Amino acid sequence: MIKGLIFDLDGVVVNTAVYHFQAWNRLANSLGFEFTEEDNERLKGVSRMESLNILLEIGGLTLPTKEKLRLASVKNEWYKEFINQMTASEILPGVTNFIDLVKSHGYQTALGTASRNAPLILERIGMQKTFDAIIDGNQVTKAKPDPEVFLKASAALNLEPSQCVVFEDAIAGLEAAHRAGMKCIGVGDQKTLTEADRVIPGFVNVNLSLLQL
Ligand code: B16
Ligand code: MG
Repeated sequence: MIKGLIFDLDGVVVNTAVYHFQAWNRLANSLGFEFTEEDNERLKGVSRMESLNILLEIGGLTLPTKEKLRLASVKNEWYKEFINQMTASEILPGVTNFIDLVKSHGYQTALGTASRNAPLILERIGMQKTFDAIIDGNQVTKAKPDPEVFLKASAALNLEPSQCVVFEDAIAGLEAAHRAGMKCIGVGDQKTLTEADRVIPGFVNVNLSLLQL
């Protein structure tokens, strides 16, 4: 029986992918190559350093670790300029209502995200007290598709993995949820999220019957 809901952040609660794209695009341009929105799809749900590795592969560049750490930090400063401007208006449609609904029916909620900027984003959108547990990129050592982030989230809720369902927009996140032994509801496009147990386009008009998986 499902007792806990674990939400990914980027692509599920907010759409920070657009800001990641602008910052990665600026970095690619500064290194002398193009980075497209299609390329950006490969970075969804993937950690910051792994994202940089993919970007450098696209640009055909091999750089020493010290320089990669510097570039990741430069990108993050540009990204933070965007997220510092975020407000609650950027919470994706239906999310707040759905979380209120599940909480009023006794479900526990957690955030399970790869982002190390999650505390700042939650503060900006006024959701720092919404979840019973928050596991973000600062608390995990292994990035999705490793199940670590979701296993830590279920443990923080004192639940078994089988009692939790994950909401994810990224293929790496779906795989992480299944490897954790959890059901996974894809948020986005059915054609992309083929491994999900169910797919919703978003949270508008979603009710509790969704949790009967
Ligand atoms: P940061 P999620 C992920 O968030 C993003 O989808 C991914 O594009 C990003 O590289 C990753 O967070 C790390 O973010 O640079 O802020 O630590 O989808 O797991 O909520
Ligand atoms: Mg995501």
